[in-house]
Amino acid sequence: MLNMGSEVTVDAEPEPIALDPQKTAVIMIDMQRDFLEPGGFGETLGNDVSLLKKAVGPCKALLDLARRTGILVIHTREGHRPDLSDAPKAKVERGAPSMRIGSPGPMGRILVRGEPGHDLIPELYPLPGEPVIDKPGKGAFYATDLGSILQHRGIETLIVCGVTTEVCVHTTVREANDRGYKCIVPGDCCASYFPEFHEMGLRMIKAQGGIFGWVSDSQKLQRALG
Ligand code: C5J
Repeated sequence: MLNMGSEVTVDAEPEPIALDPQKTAVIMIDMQRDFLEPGGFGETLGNDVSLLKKAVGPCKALLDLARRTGILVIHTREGHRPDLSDAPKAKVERGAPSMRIGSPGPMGRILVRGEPGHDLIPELYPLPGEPVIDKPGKGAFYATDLGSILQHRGIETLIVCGVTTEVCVHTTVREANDRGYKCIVPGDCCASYFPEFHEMGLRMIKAQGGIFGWVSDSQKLQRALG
């Protein structure tokens, strides 16, 4: 565990960033079977889900680091109520997926809470006491109690990991940035079905003096905190 009030500096772009581990949370975005395993929501949209696997090892290392150092860990899951009452028609009916949200698939109903596909992958499973946020949208603040949880713990800095870089990670970083949080995104702890969107998503965060936040990686965080 790190001492109260002990700031560390993390090598990042566009510039190094100081953080207080006691006022920092790791947010693990949507590391769910529905996005990472065959037969889930990601694959219904025509994506190669194997592209997301490379983020799992670095995320695991970062989770271990956060747990060792006493940094708050929060997990999110994208998904809907079984009656789909919180799923906008425009989302359910969009595009031409092989199976729509709510349809029965090999891991249960697609993107529905309580189904096997909605669960977090075993490698990154939450420990007892780590908050899990169920979100109906792409951003982790929309229609959730994430803001209250962060406020009650005095959190100022977020280390945002997960999938996919340009969708739920980006939306969450943008929401957090507008709410006054400093966001650090370890690039190797995120992944996309579109490697070029991943690269561009990270560039967009750190451009213009860090318009949305800072980009770093799991090893740099390990060097600063470990
Ligand atoms: C998507 C997500 N890609 N978690 N969700 O639909 O990024």
